[in-house]
Amino acid sequence: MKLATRINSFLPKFNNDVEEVLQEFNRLGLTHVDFNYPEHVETISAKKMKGILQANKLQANGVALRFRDEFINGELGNADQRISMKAIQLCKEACDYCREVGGEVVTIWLGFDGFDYSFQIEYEKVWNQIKDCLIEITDYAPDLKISIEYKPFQPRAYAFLDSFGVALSMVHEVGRENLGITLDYCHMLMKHENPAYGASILGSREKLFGVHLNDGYGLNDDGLMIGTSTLIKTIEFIYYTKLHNYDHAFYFDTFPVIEEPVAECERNIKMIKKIDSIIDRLGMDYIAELIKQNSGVKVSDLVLEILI
Ligand SMILES: [Mn+2]
Repeated sequence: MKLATRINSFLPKFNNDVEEVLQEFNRLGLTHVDFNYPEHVETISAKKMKGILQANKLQANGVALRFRDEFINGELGNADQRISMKAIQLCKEACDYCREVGGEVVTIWLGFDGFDYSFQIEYEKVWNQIKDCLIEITDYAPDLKISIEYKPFQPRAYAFLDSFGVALSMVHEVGRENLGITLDYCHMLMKHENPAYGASILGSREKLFGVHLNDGYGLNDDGLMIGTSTLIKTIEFIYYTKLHNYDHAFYFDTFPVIEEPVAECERNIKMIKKIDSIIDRLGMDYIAELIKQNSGVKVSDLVLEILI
């Protein structure tokens, strides 16, 4: 299993030094790293970062775009063409950095493309603009996977790419093989989506390019430790990633604010390994057969077996 976690959770404890954080990742047994672009790499060239990764027996999973400041009224879909072009440029630079550090996936979360008011944006124009931007970015880096991470809201009242269905429609319209989707477990709960449903459809179509694990209660991006709130849903989600041989990193997108970050991450690692071993103990075929029975009461039996 390729495992990664959120650098920002560790930075305050490690002198805000990415290199120190990566040393700790290695000690913890994590295998992969996702860098926020540009914030985590501004002062470290790709060549130097590659050396730091190698020294710590880590591999880059990829980079994740972080848009700030001038993008607060929209990134790719901004009504101001100059800002939209700057957003594209930032994505292209992220692709270059990703390639140079040996990563495979560039994750794009359009946190500011969205709206807060009725009559605020031209939906069709924004849709077409984001589509054209994604075509330009995917064609710029055909050797990399470009992955849309959607979220229903926050910071905008409504995100533009807000759900599994909308994101998949966009992927289909863009029509590029190297465009896919990152499923963030908490974001799915916020939209009242069942995470496993997304993993099944995207996994079966080779469009599952990223998995962010965490847990929550659905009303907010809680970022709790994995398996602590909706364990059965998490087990179902992981089952489908295994079924479809998902082979990028599982990224713990959790927010230890009160908890000590190293101790918190250790629990995430223990939990995903435990879930993986429970699925192996039950057997993929056994679970597949149970699902075929299409029976609620058999699900209750399965939960009891999980608890053994
Ligand atoms: Mn995420």
